[in-house]
Amino acid sequence: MHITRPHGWEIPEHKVTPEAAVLGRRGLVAGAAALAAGHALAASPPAAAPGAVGPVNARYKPGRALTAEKVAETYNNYYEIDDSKDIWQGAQQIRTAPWSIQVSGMVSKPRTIALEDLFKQVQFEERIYRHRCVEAWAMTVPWTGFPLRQLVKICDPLAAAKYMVFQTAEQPKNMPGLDSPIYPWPYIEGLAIDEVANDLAFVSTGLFGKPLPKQNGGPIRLTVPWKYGFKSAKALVRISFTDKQPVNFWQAIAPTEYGFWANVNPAVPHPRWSQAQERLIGTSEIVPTVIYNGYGDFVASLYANRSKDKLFM
Ligand SMILES: Nc1nc2c(c(=O)[nH]1)N[C@H]1C(S)=C(S)[C@@H](COP(=O)(O)O)O[C@H]1N2
Ligand SMILES: [Mo]
Repeated sequence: MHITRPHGWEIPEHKVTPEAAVLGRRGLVAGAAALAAGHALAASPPAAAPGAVGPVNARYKPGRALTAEKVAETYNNYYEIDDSKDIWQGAQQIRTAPWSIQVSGMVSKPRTIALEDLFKQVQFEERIYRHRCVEAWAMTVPWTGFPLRQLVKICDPLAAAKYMVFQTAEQPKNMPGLDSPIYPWPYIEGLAIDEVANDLAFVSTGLFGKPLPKQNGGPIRLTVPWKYGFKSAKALVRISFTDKQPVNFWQAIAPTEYGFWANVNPAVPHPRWSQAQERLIGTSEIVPTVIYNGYGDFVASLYANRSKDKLFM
């Protein structure tokens, strides 16, 4: 099956997912399955995150109208459920309480933190961020949560740690997408240690002033607004620190299409579609994409000494 999408915004909303379309074109099955080896299964019994609402952070002006709440919560990417955009009902069976996060790797002391204990140690705030999927759709929503660096501080990484790795929940009974052997489960993402220290990097536990809906990654997810949306891993169960650059989920599937850095850049097309514009979900608007998704003032300096890397895929 060869799917050509010269313009990402032409993709029918509930049909093709370009991130997945590559799979049908390659003999990646064996490779992807092999990559799945070696990751621990996270047990996650139940209960819901508070989603405490803090003050709105006025530093980050979205410069765009908010996406309709219903649209943001019914048009999602969540491959653990399935590869459509219509996963919100299916996601309701995910158990989100009790919930804890395992911290391991290059840290002073590996441990497991219960969500309610974590929530006592962080300062909640609200941030209205733009979100730009690599598929060329975008939304603007108010997240509740706390700066990622507060979580990093609690984890206490060793000085030699260079990357932070995020792993998503695997609940085989509740996540039918995990049955699909073509994907290298679990969903893994990573950020460099200076990226996680940047104030924009955020951990979300709420959306539109209520606990984070399961379909949006409840009870706790990463939100990295200057990068393509696949970097913002949902349903975090494991965090580790390492000195080796991790291979993320989409990079493992299609390394020529998705890289480690994945910073938004309208001038660097995806191999199968343009990134010059984006479709605002819930509207008929198509608007120009902005480098670093408009957050260049806050993050461009992170990449000054990385110009040899593939920063925009
Ligand atoms: N665990 C997990 N996290 C994930 C994904 C996923 O499939 N599984 N999809 C990513 C992609 S491609 C995008 S665009 C965003 C979508 O977030 P939203 O559904 O809240 O808009 O989640 C990201 N995080
Ligand atoms: Mo995405």
